[in-house]
Amino acid sequence: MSRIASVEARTVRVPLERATAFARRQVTQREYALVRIRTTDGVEGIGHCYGGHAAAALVSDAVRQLLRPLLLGQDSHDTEILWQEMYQEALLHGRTGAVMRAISIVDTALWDCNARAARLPLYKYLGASARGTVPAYASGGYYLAGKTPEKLGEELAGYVALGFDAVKMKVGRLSPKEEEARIAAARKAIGPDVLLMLDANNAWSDVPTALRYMERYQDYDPYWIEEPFSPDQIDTHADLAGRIRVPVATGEIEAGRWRFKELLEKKAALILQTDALVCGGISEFRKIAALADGYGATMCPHWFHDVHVHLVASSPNARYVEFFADDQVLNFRRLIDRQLEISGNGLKLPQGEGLGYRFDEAAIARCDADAWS
Ligand code: SMN
Ligand code: MG
Repeated sequence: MSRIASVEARTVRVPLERATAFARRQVTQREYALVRIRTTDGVEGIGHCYGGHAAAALVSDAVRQLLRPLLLGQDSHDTEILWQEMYQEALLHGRTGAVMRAISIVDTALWDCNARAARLPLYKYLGASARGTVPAYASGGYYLAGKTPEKLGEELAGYVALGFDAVKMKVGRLSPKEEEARIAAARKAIGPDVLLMLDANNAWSDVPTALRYMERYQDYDPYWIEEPFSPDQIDTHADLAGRIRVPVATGEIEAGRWRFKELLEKKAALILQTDALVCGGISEFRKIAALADGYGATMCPHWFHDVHVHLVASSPNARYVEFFADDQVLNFRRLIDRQLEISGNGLKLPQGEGLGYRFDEAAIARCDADAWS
């Protein structure tokens, strides 16, 4: 039996080279919470999540203070028991947000440990639903100072040149007219056949406002409109979804199978962007994916392609991995020792054990980071 011998967490702050923006926020740095779990067999598993532009230490501290005491000495294979115990222990502080992120990264590290102990890539350990490669879309199209619609178009065309046949851009920050100019330039640059996803990052708060934008966007054949409203406005999502022909996608900051069930039941989204490092980990992601499958909904998990490549490759109703091709908007790639390979319109499935990469301790040490503890 492999017992959990140690659980350590760490917080890292990585500044962006240039400030970047989406609908309602500008960011200049990214913070990450990292976890590593060692078992008595000498296997080490890792987990990590985005901790926002500030205060990721809330996640690391939840790992240390709330979760570690109930993990030490337990069998790393008891993922369902441990999930339930962590969830129960954190009822008062958690259920979504920082504490659910802490549960998510611990659960992910346990799956990583167990897949490494079985000497299998994680997607095989979970039960593969894909061979060789999985489709991915290239994510970008942020608002940067001086980025004209033409420059935005060039950026997106660059992703198509890499091989991608689906790309995502940000929307919802400017006036409907200015937004239309951006989308028109994007569509012109990528051509009619490439899928164009639009991410509004909670830009709007009511249906009339959303419709003002959507009426203009619809002419450019978007594949989905993402996070039009705050995640708590589930009825508002459902109302919009019933009025437009563009599918609604959401769920990147949603947690727990219960909230996803409500989204599905209310027909608030056709595409779920569940993030395993937010929703409750790999254990919870799999439950949500199975639930979505029963409703005929598609999984397109949010970001952290290094983790989600395994989940798209082991969830039959998953369609795309979200891929960030460089470190300009999200810079987590600087903290690990291996990168995914692009292949055709997707990503090659990694063949290493577990997640297939480790933290690059030297790179982390060069960042503003606290110590493993
Ligand atoms: C996003 C938000 C926060 C971190 C990374 C990415 C974005 C997306 O909403 O869907 O790509
Ligand atoms: Mg998004």
